Amino acid sequence: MQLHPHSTPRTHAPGAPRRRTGRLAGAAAAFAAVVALGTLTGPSAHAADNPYERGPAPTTATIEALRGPYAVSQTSVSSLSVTGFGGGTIYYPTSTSDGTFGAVAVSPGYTAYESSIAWLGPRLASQGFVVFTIDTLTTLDQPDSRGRQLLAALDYLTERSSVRGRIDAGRLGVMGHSMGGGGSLEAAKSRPALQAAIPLTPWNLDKTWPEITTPTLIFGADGDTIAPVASHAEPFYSSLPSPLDRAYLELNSATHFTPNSSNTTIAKYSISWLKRFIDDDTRYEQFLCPLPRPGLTIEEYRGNCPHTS
Ligand code: 9J3
Ligand code: ZN
Repeated sequence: MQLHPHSTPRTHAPGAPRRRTGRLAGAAAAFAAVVALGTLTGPSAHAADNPYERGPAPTTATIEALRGPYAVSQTSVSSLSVTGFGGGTIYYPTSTSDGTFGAVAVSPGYTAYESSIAWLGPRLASQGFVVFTIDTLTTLDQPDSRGRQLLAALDYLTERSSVRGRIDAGRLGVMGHSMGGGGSLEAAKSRPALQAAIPLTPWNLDKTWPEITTPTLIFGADGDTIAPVASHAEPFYSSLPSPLDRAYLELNSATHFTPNSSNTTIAKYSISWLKRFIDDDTRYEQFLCPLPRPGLTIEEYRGNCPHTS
């Protein structure tokens, strides 16, 4: 069991004499141990049960908000300084006092640039993630290439970037729009160690993904005529192994390009998925289970309740 950093037991009252001897010292030590034990089992000790938990307990309002609890800094990565992808922007919690964070790389779609998915950077980073929105080597790169580029971006992020010390390299995820979403499936297929994948209105010629073992949340759009859900997002979801932690959220009154602007439904369920599977944070399970019901913004939701970790 680990102690929460804010609940370190005090074994010595402030201002009390420090030197004790003999039997009195034994009694004081025993008393201190009881106080410490009380602290360990008290209400503040639960946070320590999960060493990856970051930030305050969530509510619907906090995951729908434009920004989460962390102030965010950003740094630009030149395409000239990296190999295997086209550079990008890293968004990260400014403070280092909460330890390391999980990280996510995000790819844009065909013909598109980093700017098309930039809104996700501060939106997700402010909840406690390092987020790398990338450019691809060329805007015409296909999904398999985008998948490799997402992995190259994560490797750069954890091994060479200026924020590498802020990241827990064992807690990584991928996201992407359209061919970038197809790329996020490719990345998860080739690197099972990834903890979460979130394709946004994904496009891919490969319709079947039984090889994936990474928890995957797929967003579709009911009005998508470029990557119609019937031939993309839906078969992608259905082909994922059924025991896997998987979900399909079809956005209502949405198009292929809905993920290119700030969108609260995409944000709140992406935050919940990343928190639950990258941070193992079960406080977010309430937003995923019972399954969200269709409504104004959700046309359809399929999936399972997160399996116990
Ligand atoms: O990344 C995308 O928007 C893929 C949709 C597309 O244009 O596919 C046609 C080849
Ligand atoms: Zn396949």
